[in-house]
Amino acid sequence: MPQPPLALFDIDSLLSEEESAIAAVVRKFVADRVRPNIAGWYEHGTVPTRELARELGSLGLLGMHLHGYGCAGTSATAYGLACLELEAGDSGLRSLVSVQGSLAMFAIHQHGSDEQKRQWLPRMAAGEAIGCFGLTEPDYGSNPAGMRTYARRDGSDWILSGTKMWITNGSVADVAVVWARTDDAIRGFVVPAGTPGFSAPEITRKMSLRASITSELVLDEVRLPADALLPGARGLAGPLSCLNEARFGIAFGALGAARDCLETTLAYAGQREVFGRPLAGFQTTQLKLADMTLELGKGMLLALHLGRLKDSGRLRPEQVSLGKLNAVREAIGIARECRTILGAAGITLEYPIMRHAANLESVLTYEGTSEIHQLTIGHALTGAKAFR
Ligand code: TGC
Ligand code: FAD
Repeated sequence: MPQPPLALFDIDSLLSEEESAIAAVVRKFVADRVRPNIAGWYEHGTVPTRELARELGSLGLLGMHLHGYGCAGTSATAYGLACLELEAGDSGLRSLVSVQGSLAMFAIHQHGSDEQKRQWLPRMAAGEAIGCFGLTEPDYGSNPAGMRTYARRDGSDWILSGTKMWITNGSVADVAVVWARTDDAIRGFVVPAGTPGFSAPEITRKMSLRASITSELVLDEVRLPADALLPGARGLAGPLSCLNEARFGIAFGALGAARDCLETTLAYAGQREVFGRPLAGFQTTQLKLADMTLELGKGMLLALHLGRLKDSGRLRPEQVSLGKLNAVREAIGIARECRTILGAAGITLEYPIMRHAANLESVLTYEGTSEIHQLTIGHALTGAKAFR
């Protein structure tokens, strides 16, 4: 009897009842709401972000591992499993949840004032307000320490000037968490979208993450009251603390895209006949399937181990790098190998594989490129920093 790839590893036996139940709810949401529509959203580069945010909010998936302020307060492992199921649908969907919960909401939850938390978090958890996270700039992606966006004081107000680039959901966001240099240190600011001088032109002509909005943020002398400052974040450690959260989600999420590619390929190879018999019966196909299954299962075991470490408060940033690097690198390899098994059919939107492969190019780059994670691991191994 054929078995699904992760069943070979008996992964389900490693999950609690609650974790399995959460994963099942998200899998059903993806099956009912995303799978029937995703090819069209991707092809046309349009996605009903606001509607999806409300639906994800009503399922309790936004900021789900945060506590209080309307957040579900699940385990980090459950959050990872939700990311996996969402990314099995599309990386863009997981991006929406990552940016909302792990970046924008986490920044406010971890570093914000009580007033900022009360004002934004319940609406963001419900998906009524969408958040974005502006760290990257046109000339400073991997090296955010060089950022030029500047916040100066004018009386008790702040005036922000600069440009952020490649910002997920920038043009649809109700609130942007923007990181800026001040005379003192890098600080974070909560910027409501309607503030004069703030605009977010959408970036078009993307060949990856087409079911996700990506924008610039332009800050042209944006005047903010003193209480827009996130009081708890000072220095680059502020935004990097948020990245740990989103990178952790990707350590699970990318494996969802890989699982979807592999399951699609198994089904295809079972029915596609070449040289008079099913493709699945050829040794070459089985070698590919076995190797991909092994990488998927190993990635899953690593992700779950990181989840357990995070839930016990022991997860270190360099361990998050291990997970993010491995999951995305293996997922993109699996997507490309699966594509070969589908032959020409693999390049179309009739199957999810090419879409996942193209999405994973972005996932390989955002939240720290593979090279940045390799260097982070290299630093942990040698004690020598090789970034500059
Ligand atoms: P460095 O001198 O090492 O550190 C500066 C301060 O930060 C602390 N730190 C961390 N804190 C928490 N978590 C981490 N992972 C941290 N890494 C470092 C560090 O202890 C220090 O603190 P303090 O108190 O001493 O000041 O910084 P560096 O300038 O050498 O840079 C290090 C490097 C290259 C690893 C870092 O800049 C980096 O991670 N670069 C990659 C940038 C990145 O990942 N950008 C992502 C933008 S957001 C995004 O892509 C969203 S896509 C989401 C989606 O759509 O799903
Ligand atoms: P660069 O930093 O210019 O890197 C180019 C190449 O040089 C890479 O291969 C990199 O690994 C390599 N490199 C850089 N430094 C070193 C080094 N020291 N040693 C060796 N190699 C090095 N950012 C946000 O702030 N918020 C968002 O919501 C967001 N969403 C995104 C959505 C999408 C679809 C994409 C594609 C990006 C998004 N980003 C976002 C930006 C993302 O974080 C950056 O693209 C990423 O950090 C890399 O920066 P860069 O593109 O400027 O590449």
